[in-house]
Amino acid sequence: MSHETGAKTKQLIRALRGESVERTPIWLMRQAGRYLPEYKKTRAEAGSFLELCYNPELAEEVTLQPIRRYGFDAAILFSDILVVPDALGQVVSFKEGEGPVLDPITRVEQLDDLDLGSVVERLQPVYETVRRLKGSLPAETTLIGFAGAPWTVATYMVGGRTSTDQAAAKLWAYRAPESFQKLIDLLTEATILHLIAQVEAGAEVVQIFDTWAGSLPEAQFRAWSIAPTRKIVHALRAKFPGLPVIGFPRGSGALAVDYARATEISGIGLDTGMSPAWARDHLQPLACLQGNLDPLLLVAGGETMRTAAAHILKTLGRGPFIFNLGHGIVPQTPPDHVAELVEFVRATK
Ligand code: 1CP
Repeated sequence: MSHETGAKTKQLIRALRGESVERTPIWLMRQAGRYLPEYKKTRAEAGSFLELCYNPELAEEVTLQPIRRYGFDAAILFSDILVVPDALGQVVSFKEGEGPVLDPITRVEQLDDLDLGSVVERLQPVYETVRRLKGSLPAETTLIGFAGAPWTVATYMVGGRTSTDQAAAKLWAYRAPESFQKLIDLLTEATILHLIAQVEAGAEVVQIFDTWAGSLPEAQFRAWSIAPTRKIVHALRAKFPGLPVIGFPRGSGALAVDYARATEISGIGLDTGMSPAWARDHLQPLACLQGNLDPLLLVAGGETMRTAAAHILKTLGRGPFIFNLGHGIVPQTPPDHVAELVEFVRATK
């Protein structure tokens, strides 16, 4: 099976299966990106951010850049969660220094204009990037594919941009849950197709980013985050039994326990605010944990960063555990601090 390549199972996959590891695997969310000078160069060559996502040669190159520098245990496909609305036919662009801008969907009738049938065809360049990476990654590096969770992608589709409160999507969901369900169902189907195509192309693990899960009250968290994620995990496992899936329900707090139980994900990403000791006691028996150094500690670096990393390793390191940040690397991160962190995690027993 494509997600079980390699004679000796990779450390990161072993951790996700709850097996013993020789050392703590490490990768960092947003490990490719603007903090690296070589990324900025390739991005300028590509033109726009979406052109970079849809150029297999350049997307392969930026995926490999952090692997060459730091030798992470995993490479994450270079793409974005918003390629799904783009492939569905919504107008998506990325404005320099502003982030994503979409023509917002505000009425249920607009869903009829979206075309689920063309998603996989339109995202062929992304799967081509995955195939290329299978040939170019070091043998010990795990290739992670990903998608946004339906709720998080819906917040961008409905709001048209990043928002601090996700008000547009939440108000639709509160006022007309039946029609909001149609959007979530469409995104669930599109996400399943997109992740299946990534695994078929060679992704060995997939991560589902639910960046805005934490803005939902309990009942809505169950309806819009847990339920669709569970459907996605089940559909993937029906096709690829045993596929390791990591969920990142950012900001879910104590509800992460029900999320892990109900979705049956193999790994759960801890956000920066999660207490490692609490996670050890309540979540580690259910799933492999991944996280959760504050990305700003990586900006600060030095002894403060090492003390925090040591605390995380001491609390969670007996496993199953994958070292990561609590959210993505920020652009002002000094590349030397990343090297320092990797060295520290590798040297800590
Ligand atoms: O100017 C640039 O070069 C664009 C910056 C950038 C990058 C490097 C964006 C725009 N997306 C990405 C790549 C990306 N995005 C990856 C692959 C690279 C890697 O991890 O090494 C991944 C996994 C994502 C996922 C993503 N995109 C998420 C979920 C994770 C998270 O950070 O919460 C979200 C919410 C997005 C949307 C998005 N894409 C880009 C921006 C600026 C945003 C908005 C982020 C926000 O709303 O806060």
